[in-house]
Amino acid sequence: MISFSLDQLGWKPYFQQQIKSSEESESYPARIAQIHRTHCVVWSSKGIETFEIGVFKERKNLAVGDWILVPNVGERPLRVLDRETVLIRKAAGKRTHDQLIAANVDTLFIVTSCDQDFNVSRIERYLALAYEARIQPVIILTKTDLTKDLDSYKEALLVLQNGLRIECVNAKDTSSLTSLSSLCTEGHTIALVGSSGVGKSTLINSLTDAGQSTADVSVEDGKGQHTTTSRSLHLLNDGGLLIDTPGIRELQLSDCESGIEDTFDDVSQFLGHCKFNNCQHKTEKGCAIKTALETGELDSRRWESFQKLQNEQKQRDLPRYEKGRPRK
Ligand SMILES: Nc1nc2c(ncn2[C@@H]2O[C@H](COP(=O)(O)OP(=O)(O)OP(=O)(O)O)[C@@H](O)[C@H]2O)c(=O)[nH]1
Ligand SMILES: [Mg+2]
Repeated sequence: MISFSLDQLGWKPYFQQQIKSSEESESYPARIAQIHRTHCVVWSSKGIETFEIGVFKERKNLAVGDWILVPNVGERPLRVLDRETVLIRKAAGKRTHDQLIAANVDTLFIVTSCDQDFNVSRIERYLALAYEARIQPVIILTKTDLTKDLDSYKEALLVLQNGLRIECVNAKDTSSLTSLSSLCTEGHTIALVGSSGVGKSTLINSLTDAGQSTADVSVEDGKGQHTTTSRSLHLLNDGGLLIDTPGIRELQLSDCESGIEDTFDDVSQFLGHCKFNNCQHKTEKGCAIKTALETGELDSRRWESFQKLQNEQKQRDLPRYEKGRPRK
């Protein structure tokens, strides 16, 4: 029977301190590894177990990566422990609720490929998602074997942020993944996010023996086929945990004001320095943003990208009946 040590699964003092002394001997912690429509799969020192979703009080608020407390004798899980971190996005389509991507994540692999998927504005959204959740982002640039111009992809990423870690890989070739091993240490949880077809599952298969399904991208538009349909946790042979996630069509940010400010620190440094407190950064005299754009200290694409995300946040904060109508 397979069983997991707490260290392997990423148990930390933050979770331990939530356990009451009376619970210590009567229950054990387990980590949610998969969530399906009717049931979830959990890993613990007792091995692999399955629970009906309906037995959880928090059934509408469960995420892969969550820690739960399971009683030794009874079947019903006691509760979900408070999360250290959580990745949340706005659900796609007309639904307005937030959707949990994963919980208790230490590092976010933002996966993009050297082909039509590559789009720096999209990567900025993912960075904002990571910073809002206080999770360390790493950009993983895949399919480096398919381009002759890797440098221009790297250059486009390097301007995004000082010190941003960027890893260039061929996800199909394990020998190109050795640089990732310093991140994949025991108990460290990494979630992989990105568009469909960028190679998230391929990367996981190369680092583990997970056997996740993968599929070729379309020859016509280079888009993926949304092969992965649910989130799942995978244990690396050398330690570390990876969470595979389904490809996201268009990442809509949830409540993300501070994440956006952290992502755009080149923009933030000029905000608040205009002559007028209520400067709209359009035609006002003494506008610090306008001056920075004119002198080239601020990149116009970055400013536009920042404004777009900020406006989405403002739109999000409006009561529903006001959305889409001109503001007074
Ligand atoms: N040449 C090359 N092909 C790759 C690389 N990474 C992934 N692929 C291929 O790209 C296709 C899509 O890979 P997947 O791993 O299924 O992509 P995914 O991100 O998991 O996609 P979804 O599950 O749909 O979100 C597969 O045919 C992979 O073999 C790479 O680095 N180089
Ligand atoms: Mg996949």
